[in-house]
Formats: sequence, C-alpha cells, structure tokens
Amino acid sequence: MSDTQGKVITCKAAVAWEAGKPVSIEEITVDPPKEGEVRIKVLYTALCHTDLFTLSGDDPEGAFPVVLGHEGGGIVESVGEGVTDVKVGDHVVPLYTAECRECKFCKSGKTNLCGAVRATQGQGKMPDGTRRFKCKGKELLHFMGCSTFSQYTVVSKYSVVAITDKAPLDKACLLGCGLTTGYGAATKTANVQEGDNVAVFGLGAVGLAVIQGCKVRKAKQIIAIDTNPGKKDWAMSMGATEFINPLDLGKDKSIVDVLVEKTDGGCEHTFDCTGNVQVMRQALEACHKGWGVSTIIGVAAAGKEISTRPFQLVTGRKWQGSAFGGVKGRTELPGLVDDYLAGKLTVDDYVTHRTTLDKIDQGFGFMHEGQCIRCVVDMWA
Ligand code: NAD
Ligand code: DAO
Ligand code: ZN
Repeated sequence: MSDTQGKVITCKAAVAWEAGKPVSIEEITVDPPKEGEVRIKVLYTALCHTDLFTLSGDDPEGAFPVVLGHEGGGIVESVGEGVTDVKVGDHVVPLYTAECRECKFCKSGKTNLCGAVRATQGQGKMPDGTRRFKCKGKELLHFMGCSTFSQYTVVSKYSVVAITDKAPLDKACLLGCGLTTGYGAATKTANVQEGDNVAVFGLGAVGLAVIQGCKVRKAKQIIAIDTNPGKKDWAMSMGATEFINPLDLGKDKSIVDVLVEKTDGGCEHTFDCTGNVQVMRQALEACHKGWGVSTIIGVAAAGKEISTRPFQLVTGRKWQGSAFGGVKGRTELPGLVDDYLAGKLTVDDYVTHRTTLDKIDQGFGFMHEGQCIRCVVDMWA
C-alpha cells in the first residue's frame, strides 16, 4: 500500500486556464480515486498537436480550466473499489479511447469506440460526473479521460492499460496516441494488403506510423507527401518508397494527378494525417476508381467541413475515418508494446525532443518549429 493511498495529493501540473494563453505550472490537488477509478503517478507525457489544438481554441469541444495531455505513461499509485485489471505499482498507459468490454460498441466487434465513459469524458469529468483536480479553489476539467500534464492523474478503470515494466515508459508513452493511431489505421482500419499502393499525406508521428504499418503489410508503393521537405528523410527511414512535396509540383500538376499517374489509376489506400480538409479531398480523389479507400485520421479545426463531388463515391471510392487506429487499448496495446520490444515497431526514433514540466512551453515551441516529431516531458525532473 502506498503512503498516499486514500489521501489528497498536492503536486505540480500544467494548467490551461483559457484558450489562446500559455499553460501555467501550478500546484494542484488530486483527490483519491473513487470506485472504478485509478490514480496514476505520471512519469512521462508526450506533447501531441491535439493538446495544442485545444489550447489554441480550435477544438470545438474545448473547455477551461483544464489539465490537458493524453499521451503518457506512469505507475499506478492507488486504485478505487472494483478495479481488478491494474494494481498498485503497475506500469500503465492511459487511454483516451476507453474499452469497457461490456457496452454495445465494445461487444459489436465492429469498432474500438466505447460508450461507457463517452459522455462524461466529453464533459471533462469522471464517470460519476465529478472531478478530481482543484487549483486555487477552482475545480479543473479532465481532458480526454487522461490529463497527463499533471504529476498525478485519475482515470476510469476503462481508460488505462497495464504494460510490461520491461518497456521504457519515456518511449512507450507514445503508444498512448500517435504511434498506435497511425500503425493501427494502416493495419486494422484500412487493413492494407500486400502489393497495395498507398499514399500518406502528412508525416508527423501519425503519418510516419502509418508508413510503418504499410511496410509491415508489404505495400508496393508507399508514397509519402508533406509540404515540409525536412520530412523526406523521416519518411524514407520508416519505409516510404518515395517522397513528394506538393509545393514542388508547380501550377500545372496537382498532387492528385501525380498520384493517379504513378499508381496506374490511383491508390488502393490513402491516409490523411494532416487535419486539413483540402488535403482530405485530395486523398480521397487520389484513390483508385472502383475500390480505393481513403482513411481520415487528421482532426480538422472547429467548423471545418469536407467536400467532394458525389460521383467520386458513386464510382467506388470510399471515405472512412479512424480513431486511435481502430485499436482496443486494454486488449491490444500490450501486443504493440511486445512488438516494440521485439524490434518490430520503431518507437524510440520518434522522441526527437525532451523537456521538463516546468519548461513545457519550450516543448510547445519545438512543435511549432516543424522539426519535432514528439517531445517527451519528464514530469519529475
Ligand atoms: P503533426 O503536426 O506532427 O504532423 C502533421 C504533418 O502534416 C506535418 O509534417 C505537416 O508538415 C504536414 N502537413 C500540413 N499541411 C500539409 C499539406 N497541406 N500537405 C501535406 N502535408 C501537410 O501531427 P501528428 O501528431 O502527426 O497528427 C496528425 C493529425 O492526426 C493531427 O490532425 C492530429 O490531431 C490527428 N490525430 C488523430 C488521431 C485519431 O485518433 N484520429 C490521433 C492522434 C492524432
Ligand atoms: O466515441 O464518440 C466517441 C469519440 C471518441 C474519441 C475519438 C477521438 C479521435 C480523435 C482524437 C484526436 C487525437 C488524440
Ligand atoms: Zn465499451
């Protein structure tokens, strides 16, 4: 039993007080976990663009004040009643896509989305409708069921998975979002097959992980596309067969024309990993007539809509989306950790930058510079 069990913990967290303002490092209190909840000592969190997105006010559901962060790893400090799958001392990764194994979604066998904590997670609250964080007399909202920008966090038992303590948590934390999302989108949602031609738009952590998934599936052409020329070497190192910067094409050739030409009529699979709705359209239209499938992974800004001519769909192209790569976190994430430890899934290379909680703003700066794939924050340094 830990000596903090059952007690309110005071610790440091990056608090986002309002949209468009930097986070501030505050002393906050974290209540003990209630029934069905798990309190985690967060050791590492990685910065993902979704956190920035909410901070900047682009997230339509963003609300404040909030403890952001959803890509993290830590150790279970205490558990509430009715928690059996994880125990004190376990190494864990919080899951923004929960898995209860009992709801209609979980039992359908058709999706990794889970209904159990969906409504309260969307409101920034725990499943009983209350919160565990306070700062300066105010309650703080939880974020995506994870809130890993705090040294301690509380999550639902459905929103956490134990992983082997052989996996270094400063790397394995990336499996809590970007890597699993991209790899799963290719291997599960799209289910890319040997010999397929694919195009991946946007080469951040998500797009690079899509490339890894396509390579594992022995795709024939893996065409990597990004407006940042610095992403070419990254893409090739993950298994892309070629790189195209759409800005190099000139006015007369669109990226769609180029892809259709290079793949003898279009790709079997394309992936949007940018969140840009114009790119989503290009990705759909670069699919092969009759059977090409485009998977949207990128999250678009508030109010954005996608469009194409309906004839694109009438003639057999399909549009679909993928959340957390279609991966059921509690059931399947440990297998991805095993793949990582067995050298089948590259993770370490994605950690291009590091910082500390006190300097988390420096990390956000790295992300804006365009060189950063993931910045890992040491929560206790
Ligand atoms: P990132 O910002 O690191 O990478 C995006 C890349 O897209 C960058 O390299 C950028 O240069 C490139 N890009 C931007 N505009 C482009 C354009 N017009 N054409 C080609 N390339 C362009 O982000 P990331 O962490 O890799 O995440 C990618 C997207 O996936 C984001 O929108 C993020 O919110 C979303 N996401 C979705 C899920 C999910 O479950 N669906 C999970 C994680 C992230
Ligand atoms: O079940 O209705 C639902 C929503 C589940 C959340 C899926 C989130 C997908 C995008 C997340 C952005 C990156 C972390
Ligand atoms: Zn469920």
